[in-house]
Amino acid sequence: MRRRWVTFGTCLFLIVAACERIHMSRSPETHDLAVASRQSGFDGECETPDPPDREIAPLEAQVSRIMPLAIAEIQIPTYVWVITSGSTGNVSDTSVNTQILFFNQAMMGLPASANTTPMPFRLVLQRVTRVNNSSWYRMVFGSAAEAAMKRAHRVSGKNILNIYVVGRPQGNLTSGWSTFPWSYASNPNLDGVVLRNDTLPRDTADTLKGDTGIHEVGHWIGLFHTFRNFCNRVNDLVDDTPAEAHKHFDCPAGHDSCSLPGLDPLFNFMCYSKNSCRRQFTPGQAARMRQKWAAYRAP
Ligand SMILES: [Ca+2]
Ligand SMILES: [Ca+2]
Ligand SMILES: [Zn+2]
Ligand SMILES: [Zn+2]
Repeated sequence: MRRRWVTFGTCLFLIVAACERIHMSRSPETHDLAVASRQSGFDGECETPDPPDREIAPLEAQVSRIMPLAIAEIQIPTYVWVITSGSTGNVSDTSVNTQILFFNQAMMGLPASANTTPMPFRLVLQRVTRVNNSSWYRMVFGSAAEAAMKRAHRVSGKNILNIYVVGRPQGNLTSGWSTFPWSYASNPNLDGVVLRNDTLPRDTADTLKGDTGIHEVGHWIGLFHTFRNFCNRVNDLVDDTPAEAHKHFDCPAGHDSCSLPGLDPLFNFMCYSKNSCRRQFTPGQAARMRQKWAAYRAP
């Protein structure tokens, strides 16, 4: 009997492995970060970690009792800190304003063709501050430089967003990162979003930029990557974002990497695909953001 199960298990494994090979060969897509990084409109990987289930399960259980907010507009006071190295990295006010505008437009459900879910969140820019500091300029995730910068430059408050715009170390393929709302209570000084300055749109005509900023604020309000835990029914704890088998840096039409229902959510803001692909939040993500805001960030 046991032997039969072993054989069955081996067959299942071979079938899955074969399917994965078919999936890889049939889809003209990029799974290689180094290859993707050479394509235009690709910002790189986000470094916001995907916490394991054992870490988030107690938090999720606690918050599920809180009613999501039904407020029409939630204004988020936003402070932007542009870190420069001399005159290098001195992004313009126009660029910052456009990043804020692109986020707010996505929240309004625009463009209509994107079929994205309207949400009440609006970033309200309070101030842009330029900080000349060459040792912070090319910081990496989790560094002493990041901690020092955030300690020195922030406006504190659980509902206040601090965005740090920094340079990119040579060859570095990370686009940015964010903290999660439930981390604020224990670590308020690290709260905020970090963006590489080359991910910001130059101006409103630069429509193939700015999705990394939208993605990171999505984390800041409480969303996970759509590929968290990969082919797993629970994956990102949002029901209407189908599971995907791996990180995607591209958006081939009709791509379906998991046997679970639904095509891969390659057009979702919370995946890694190119700016030209990312354009959607789902109703489930909108509900999750409202709930996490009510639980952790509402003043
Ligand atoms: Ca999901
Ligand atoms: Ca599927
Ligand atoms: Zn991310
Ligand atoms: Zn794939």
